Amino acid sequence: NMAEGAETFSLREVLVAFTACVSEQREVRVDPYLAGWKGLVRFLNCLGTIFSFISKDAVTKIEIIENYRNSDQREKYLTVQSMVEYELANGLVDLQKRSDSGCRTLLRLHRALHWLQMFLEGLRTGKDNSKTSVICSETYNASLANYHPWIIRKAAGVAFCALPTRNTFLETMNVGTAEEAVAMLGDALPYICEVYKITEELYAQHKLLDLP
Ligand code: 1Q0
Repeated sequence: NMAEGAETFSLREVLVAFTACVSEQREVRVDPYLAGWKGLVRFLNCLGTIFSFISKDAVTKIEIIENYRNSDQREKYLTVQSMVEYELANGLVDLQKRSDSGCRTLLRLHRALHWLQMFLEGLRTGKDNSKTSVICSETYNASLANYHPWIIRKAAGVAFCALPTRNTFLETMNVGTAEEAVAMLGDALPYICEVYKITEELYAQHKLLDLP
């Protein structure tokens, strides 16, 4: 089955991408960061059209940053560190209102990565019969929901109800049995946490964590 093959590939690709994000100088590489998100979006699309309002927003943000990576300034956007340095030094980051700077756009993905980290940990340590929808809404409410208006929180809550049980969800990952999927999550999570931590520290250092 072709579709199944594509899914398998994309999920491994997600994890491989996040493991390739951090450079030897502890910088976060933008290309694998975006590749990781693209894989997540593909996985999300497999879960049904009820999630498309979420994947559309993620795609828009991925494309904004990808456009910088394809522009004349592409070298400045090689790592999150060089992006922050370049955009701040050139007055490209609007601190007062919404803009399409790389910094504010990546911040939205960064906040979502915090949710992902908690969600995957919840999934990994959950019981066989746990509800994915409960793990998802608990971790969402503890993280991303704080940045979303009521209407988005409501829509997200409705979408979460469409998630399958934990074991079915783990099997949807197509990396083998539920146990094998759990093992893979355990291997991958430290890399995702590291990417999150480095970005969080960088943004805190430059006081960018509240960008509108
Ligand atoms: C598995 C179920 C997935 C549930 C995803 C949870 C996140 C809910 C987020 C709802 C946000 C929806 C729409 C738009 C929001 C924007 O207003 C907001 C702020 O942006 P802005 O420009 O208005 O300031 N945008 C965001 O907060 C970005 C949200 C991006 C969410 C991307 C989620 C990608 C999900 C991937 C699926 C994960 C599957 C995990 C299993 C994979 C294992 C390796």
